[in-house]
Amino acid sequence: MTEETCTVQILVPGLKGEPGEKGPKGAPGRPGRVGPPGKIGIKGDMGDPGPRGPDGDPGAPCECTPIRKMIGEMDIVVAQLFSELKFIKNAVAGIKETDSKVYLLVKEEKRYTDAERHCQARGGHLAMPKDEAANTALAGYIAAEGLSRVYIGVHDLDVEGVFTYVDRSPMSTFSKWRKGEPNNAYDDEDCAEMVASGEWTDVACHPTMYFVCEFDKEAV
Ligand SMILES: [Ca+2]
Ligand SMILES: [Ca+2]
Repeated sequence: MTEETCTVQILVPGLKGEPGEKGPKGAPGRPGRVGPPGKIGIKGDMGDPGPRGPDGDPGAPCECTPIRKMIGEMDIVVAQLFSELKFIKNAVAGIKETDSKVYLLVKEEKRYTDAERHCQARGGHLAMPKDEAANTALAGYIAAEGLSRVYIGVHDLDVEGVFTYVDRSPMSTFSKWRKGEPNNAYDDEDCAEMVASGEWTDVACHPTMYFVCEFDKEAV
């Protein structure tokens, strides 16, 4: 038999030892439970404008051209009526009659050609006194209205120095030029006015002034 060393540990309860040194930091624990929701925050700033949307569908075709045309025509009619009304108001205010003529003093300032056009549009002409009686009647009319001058239907627009009536009838037997007239002053006087005394002077055609229309009684 070999000699064997036999160790026998005998556990005998002894005194409690000193506490060991603090161990190393442990691993992080598991995440905690989700907390309750917080209060609503303050409203943020407005975002940038979004991109432009696609174009819309084309609209229905406009039906307004005939309406516009109608309105334009109505405007013209109204303007004509307005002009007629003014004429009638003038006429009611007073006309002057002789045996064969009706004279109407038009208190609208117009140039010679516009004045004649105005008379023609109503079936007459600028007044063409062709004898003393007609001239006197006209002069009385002008004076009674407190006017100093009006266009009458006398001019030398066609041939300088050869005055005719506005209807182109020749001035053969009667005229009532003031002394020294017609003088074609400034080489620019081709129309005629009557002053309150009944005398005529040649004047330029472009100034605007009142005028007298005449109408044949048979035509009125
Ligand atoms: Ca002249
Ligand atoms: Ca003159």
